[in-house]
Amino acid sequence: MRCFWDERQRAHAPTREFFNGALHPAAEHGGRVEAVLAAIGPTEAPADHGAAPLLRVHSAEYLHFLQHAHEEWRAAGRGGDAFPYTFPVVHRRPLEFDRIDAKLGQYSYDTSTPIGEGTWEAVYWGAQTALSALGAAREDGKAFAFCRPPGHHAGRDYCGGYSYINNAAVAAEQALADGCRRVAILDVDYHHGNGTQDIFAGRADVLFASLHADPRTDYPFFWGHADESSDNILNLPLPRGTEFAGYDEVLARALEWLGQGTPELLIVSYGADTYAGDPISHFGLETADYTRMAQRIAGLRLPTLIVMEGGYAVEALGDNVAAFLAGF
Ligand code: SP5
Ligand code: ZN
Repeated sequence: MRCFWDERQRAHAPTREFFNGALHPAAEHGGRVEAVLAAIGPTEAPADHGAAPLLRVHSAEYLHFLQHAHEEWRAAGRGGDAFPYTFPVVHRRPLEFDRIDAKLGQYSYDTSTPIGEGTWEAVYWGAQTALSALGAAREDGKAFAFCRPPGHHAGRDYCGGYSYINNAAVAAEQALADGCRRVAILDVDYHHGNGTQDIFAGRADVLFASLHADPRTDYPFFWGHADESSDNILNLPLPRGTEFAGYDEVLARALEWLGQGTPELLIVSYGADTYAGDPISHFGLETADYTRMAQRIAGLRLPTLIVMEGGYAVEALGDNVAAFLAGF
């Protein structure tokens, strides 16, 4: 399978994230890159498709913020990564701020998604990686976009969950603009893809199905509940401790639902954080299960773009990604 990767994605190099009342080492760190590259073999660099495909998904104001946030942080006399601390919970309105701390809260929803000096460069090229891999998937029937940092928690105008640009959504909108009539997105990351759901809610041309840890117990808490399902959204929350036997049954339901919508392209948001050894997650999948998972997904017989999301057990990450790709 053709695999796409851009070296500039290394420029995002967070060291810390804040949760449970303390700073912790960032789970989404650069060590993930070596692990995956060593396992997938040669990669192709993407072409530059420009900013227009990003603007189909994200607001111009948000992209401008992402691009300039860290220089404004520095101009305010701060060092290290930029973190928000105040959020407009009740509702957001289009207030215009000069102060970087207000902007950080306006455009994000958690304290685990720091913006560093190289974040914009990395996420811009991450989106280009998804776009080039989309082209290959439409030519060859399948392709892998090694996007990093991930994207499925990012919405039209917010970052969160280590996600800044929603790479799967950018690829979906590009496919539709290129004439594809309906796109299915299957999200198998451990966490609910709240950004993707938010971006495509109410759309007839995009179907979104997600298997994830029950948001009553797990991040992102406020999205991913079964009752958010609608004509084009199917949320399938699963309890902590889920192993592949239970997972596989629910995956079959998700695929049947997606197939009934007669999509012309499948985009898989693939997170390896369902792995038993993942340090921040609580499912029990093993490396060999990823091959079986992929074989079931391949049974849909659709052109398929695989986009990398989470997965933090670095010692097993390469094997888990390779096992998944092998199933296609
Ligand atoms: C793309 C993706 O997988 N994003 C996940 C973001 C999760 N951030 C939540 C951080 C809090 C984790 N709590 C872990 C407790 C470990 N004992
Ligand atoms: Zn995840």
